[in-house]
Amino acid sequence: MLRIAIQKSGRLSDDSLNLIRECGISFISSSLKLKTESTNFPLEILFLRDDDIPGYVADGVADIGIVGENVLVEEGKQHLTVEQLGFSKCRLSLAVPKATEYKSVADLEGMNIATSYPNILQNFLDENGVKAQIHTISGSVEIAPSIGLAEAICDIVSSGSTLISNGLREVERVFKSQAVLIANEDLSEEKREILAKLLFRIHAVQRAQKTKYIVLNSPNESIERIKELLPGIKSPTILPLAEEGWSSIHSVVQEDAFWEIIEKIKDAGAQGILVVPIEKMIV
Ligand code: PRT
Ligand code: ZN
Repeated sequence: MLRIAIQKSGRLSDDSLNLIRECGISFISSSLKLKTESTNFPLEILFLRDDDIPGYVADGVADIGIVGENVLVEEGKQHLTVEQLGFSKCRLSLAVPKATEYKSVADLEGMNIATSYPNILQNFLDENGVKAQIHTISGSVEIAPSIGLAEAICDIVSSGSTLISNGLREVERVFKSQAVLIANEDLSEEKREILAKLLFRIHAVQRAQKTKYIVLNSPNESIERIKELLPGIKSPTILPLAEEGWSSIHSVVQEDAFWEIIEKIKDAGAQGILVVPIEKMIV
């Protein structure tokens, strides 16, 4: 049995649970429960505050966990990272009131800066040779300048709208973060094997999320050109259509290259293009 710690309720919770479900792991969840066990995979799920997850995994209370890199690095436990998961992307940024003049990091010298991430911030200041006073507060960091507690803040930013609505301007990106899978360093052989199975499934889910299945019709004289544009996993599948001189081409495309490829294959003569999501992809 492997124990995973995930956030009980917050920005990481839904994506963490979805990832486990997409790996085909079933469990009964209830918002009141602190732990649950899968019915078809040797996994127990613990629901915790995100800040407690790195410590619990380091101590072996949980074997693995899902947490934001911002929390992990702040607690000095980045060596536990196994895999970046690609969700809950955000950044830790320095911001000052809109009216504050700011040209470079040197302008932070001597300032009072409010943050919930004193270690990451201190590192950044040291790297840039800046001396400033860090005020550690646990929440509502963005209001610190307006109540006179600080001249700058260092906080998590995603869309940037919280900064704007508090009259603040992002001036430095200190740290980029996303959700990561972490693991205890002394897992037993049995637990390692379960983790390897889980990772195999996670990779299949991640690969599928990044790719689309594409089916299209092509005049035979365009097949070579279209084949070059659609590399596929090995190479595209080409099947003759009932209509003379036409073929059906099946392949996979990378999500990020998708629109560019579609334009090019249309120009090359493709018709009836179907693009379908892929649920799992094992290579
Ligand atoms: O209760 P618990 O301690 O478990 O949760 P929490 O309140 O400490 O964390 P939570 O759920 O807010 O965030 C969990 C993790 O999600 C963080 O550690 C980050 O890794 C990640 N994440 C992604 C974010 C954001 N996006 C985010 N936008 N964490 C916080 N925010 C906050 C930010 O603090 C600020 O108040 O959202 C506001 C900014 O958002 P924008 O979109 O207005 O820029
Ligand atoms: Zn937290």
